Amino acid sequence: MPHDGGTTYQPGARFAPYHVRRTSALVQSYHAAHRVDVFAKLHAVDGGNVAFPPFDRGMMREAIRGQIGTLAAAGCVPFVIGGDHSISAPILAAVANQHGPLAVLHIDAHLDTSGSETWGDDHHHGTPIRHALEHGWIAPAALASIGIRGAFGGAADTDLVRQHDALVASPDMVGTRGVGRIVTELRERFAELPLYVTIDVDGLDPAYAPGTGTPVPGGLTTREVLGILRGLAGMNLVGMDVVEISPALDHADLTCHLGAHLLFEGLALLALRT
Ligand SMILES: [Mn+2]
Repeated sequence: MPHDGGTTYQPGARFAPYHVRRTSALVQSYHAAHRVDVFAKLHAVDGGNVAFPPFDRGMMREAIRGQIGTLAAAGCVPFVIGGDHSISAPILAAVANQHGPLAVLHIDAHLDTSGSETWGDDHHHGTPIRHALEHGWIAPAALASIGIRGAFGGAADTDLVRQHDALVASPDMVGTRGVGRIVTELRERFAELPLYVTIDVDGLDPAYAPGTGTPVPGGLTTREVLGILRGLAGMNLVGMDVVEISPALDHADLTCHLGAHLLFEGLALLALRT
């Protein structure tokens, strides 16, 4: 999804699909931790870029909603490379329309529940979780936002997620409780719901994911994120995105490689259920 028109600070995420494709050549098929041959189990295909006029965000949302909706209706599980995080709202709309209200694992430095208060527009990259909660695309108490940290606009920023009884975990909480306890909480909370995973790479520490537009110090480690994802084995994954990779800000393709491997972790979860 080569779109970064929802970026509020440093753009560039529109080029991520090209560079994640290139670096994904390093991803092989056998997942050593899950002991599953991912691409032997799955019928996986690169569906290409969703096409839309890059200057028209309304047409972008329509294109995503329509094309992801078509794929989901055909029984496909969409794995989407962003783009900035604004692309996740129309994806969540399409996937929830197909499967019903979702459990959502949201890895991010930010809550992404902003509205139009700052920019006079509520479709920027700080808003997808607000849209998902307000439209009922997320089931009651089935949101987990992990990696949340940094400076907030104000104390009221957490009101919406609190109203929806979400699990909000900072990197400090993940470190203190440990990945194992976080995974237990997620599995209890998500139960049998269809699961959607959205990963904003700024949820990880900039040391692990330097190529992103809004880096925030003090983030999750790559191993923590991989541990959380692996802990979801057996769950009914119905879609995933990895967003906010900005190749021009990256170093040695580190963040692009991370993106490709995060998608591989999701594909492995799918292969385990196939
Ligand atoms: Mn985000």
